[in-house]
Amino acid sequence: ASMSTNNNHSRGLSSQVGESFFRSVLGQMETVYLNRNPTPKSVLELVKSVDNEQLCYDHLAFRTFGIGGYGIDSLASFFLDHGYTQMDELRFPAKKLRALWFAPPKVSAIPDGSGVNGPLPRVFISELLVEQMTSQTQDVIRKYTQAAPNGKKYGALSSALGTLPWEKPLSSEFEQLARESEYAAWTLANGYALNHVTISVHRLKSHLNRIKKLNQFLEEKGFKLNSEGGVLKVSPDGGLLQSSTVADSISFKFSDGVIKSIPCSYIEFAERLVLPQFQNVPEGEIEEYHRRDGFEVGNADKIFESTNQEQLSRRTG
Ligand code: OOG
Ligand code: NI
Repeated sequence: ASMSTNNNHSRGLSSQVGESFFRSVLGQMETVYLNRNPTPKSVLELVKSVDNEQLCYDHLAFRTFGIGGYGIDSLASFFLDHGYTQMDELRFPAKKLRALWFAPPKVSAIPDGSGVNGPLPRVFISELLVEQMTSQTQDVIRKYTQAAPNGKKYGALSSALGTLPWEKPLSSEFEQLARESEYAAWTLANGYALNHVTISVHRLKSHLNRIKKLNQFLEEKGFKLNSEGGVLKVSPDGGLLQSSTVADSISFKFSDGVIKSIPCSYIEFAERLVLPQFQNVPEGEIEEYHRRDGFEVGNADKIFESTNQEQLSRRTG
């Protein structure tokens, strides 16, 4: 009996109290993100205004430094403690990154709220393979992470507060990292801040529930989408379609007093098609588990570029 109790406890949110705490932490991460990033904020308002003020998040994404306890695990523990399950690993050798995604706990009733109050999102956490960087870059990353032991255990807290777990870097250190890995520079300056939320396109109720329509609609409204490898990213099996905006910039004051505009966060869109084995399920009975799950290396590789200078400085059109 005690075995099964433990099992239940570790597999799902154990109580309403735990769930409302968890959701309010997610809501706080989202608030930090919306306050810093005008594009995601207006996109969400616009899509909600068309879609009866309701939308679901497909996933939330975070970046980390894979070194000395600061990597994926430093944030994953928060999600695992709230019923999430670790799923597949994705590798990006050219970018010197790896990622894991986490599935939300299974629930008996699907919540009908919007955003963080709706169905719980998947979570995508990546990490920089720090030991593969040059020694200069490793030195900078070690300098900031080692002096901030908090980063390891309190990644989720740092994200919800919108406070870096380490000191602000020198502008020269940021530039050093950016030359070698824009991901590394982003993570040094943004820490555990939400990198993006992803709107679940197929769960919208309006005509925007097809990603091509949504992309067209957003481009007509003047939003710049990440064009790396084409605006629409399609998995080889054809079942996962993704696109994203280009990241907003934020004015950042470095510890040497230099103020620079640096990349912050973006918003993503994902449409998951019904799997071949469920083609016969009537439309009204389609649930999320009938659809293509998980992530795709080829898509993700291009979505990472949403925070890169090359995309940010591109002219619209
Ligand atoms: C993550 C990029 C990958 C996805 O859904 O495949 C991604 C990032 O930019 O940190 O979000
Ligand atoms: Ni994503």
